[in-house]
Amino acid sequence: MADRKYEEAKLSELKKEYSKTKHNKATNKHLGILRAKIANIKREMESHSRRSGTGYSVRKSGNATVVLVGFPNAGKSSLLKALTGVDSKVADYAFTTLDVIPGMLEYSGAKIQILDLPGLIQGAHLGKGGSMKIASVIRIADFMLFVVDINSYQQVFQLADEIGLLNIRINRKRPRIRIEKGRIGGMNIEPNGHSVPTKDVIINILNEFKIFSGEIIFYEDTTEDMLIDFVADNCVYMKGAVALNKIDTAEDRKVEFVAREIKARTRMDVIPISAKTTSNIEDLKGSIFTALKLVRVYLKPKDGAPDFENPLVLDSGSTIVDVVRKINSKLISDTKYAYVSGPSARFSNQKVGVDHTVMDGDIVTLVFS
Ligand SMILES: Nc1nc2c(ncn2[C@@H]2O[C@H](COP(=O)(O)OP(=O)(O)O)[C@@H](O)[C@H]2O)c(=O)[nH]1
Ligand SMILES: [Mg+2]
Repeated sequence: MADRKYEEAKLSELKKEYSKTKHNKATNKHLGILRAKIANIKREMESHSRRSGTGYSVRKSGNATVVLVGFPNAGKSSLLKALTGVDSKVADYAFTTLDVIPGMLEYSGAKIQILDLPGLIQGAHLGKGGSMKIASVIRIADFMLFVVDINSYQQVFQLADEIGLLNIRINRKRPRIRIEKGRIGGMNIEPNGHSVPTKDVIINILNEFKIFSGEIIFYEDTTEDMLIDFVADNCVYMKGAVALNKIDTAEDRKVEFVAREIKARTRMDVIPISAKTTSNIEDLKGSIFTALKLVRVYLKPKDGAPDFENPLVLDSGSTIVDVVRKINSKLISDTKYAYVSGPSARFSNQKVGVDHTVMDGDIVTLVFS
């Protein structure tokens, strides 16, 4: 693909220029444009690789998907085994064409898919030569678990940077900005009292993405990088945490110190574990489960007992409609209302409409017409 070659050359040229440019007030504007250009090219490359289907195919299953990322020997395979029982060493995966090894963690009524990506992270650089492929797998996840060997914990900082370069944003939300394109002349900037980049920088970034007129409204403090993420619209946002592994090989004092440093620098939660002795593995399961904010709903027939054995597991923010969809989407139009007891109800057996938002632990009785 000639296109691809051109894009890669252009990208590396821009990156080179970016890294050569000194960062100061005078070069700020130039750097902003470069960053926007880089984001723009990356977006095009990604959409091409998606269309040509070069990504690995992984089927999502279960209620949520967690991907393990880490340097070789950090303990990913051992952790997959500790969490799910799947032994990726049984077959010599290193010499097979298997790209992804999935396991299933059952926890508190939820099924959480765990993916190990052996061989994808080679040497010091995540995804050397194949970062787009890796990104395509990682991007389907709901949660990223960084697996780090405490004896070489500095690697996590490099890993986190590289994940950022793949346009994956951990523990952040899509920037709250609105752009209304206009037909005639000029951009109106509405910072709404928030701290935002200078007018020049905003206009340059927007122009780079071919937005020349209209209004841009900010709903939160916004950095230049956030603005580029928003206009390029090429990022995925997911939750993440760090499993600090092999704590059986370090003193408690070191574990505490390292955990604190990682948390301070990455703003991710750090769960110290040993995949080998399985110490703290239950804590880790609990942390993942809590972070996923899954909602378990127990169905109750009108004159019967709730089924506490088989909860329906939904994403947070789900409504009665989503509950019905989970059972059978054909029933949606026949659903009249529901009775709810539990966290989302103001009182027991509250009658609610189909737009009612359910919460973890709710007991729901559906009423069909
Ligand atoms: N002492 C200790 N060794 C571990 C632990 N977890 C993994 N290992 C060892 O570290 C090596 C690499 O582990 P592996 O799970 O294959 O790492 P991967 O390359 O990230 O999949 C193996 O020899 C494991 O036995 C742990 O918690 N403590
Ligand atoms: Mg492995």
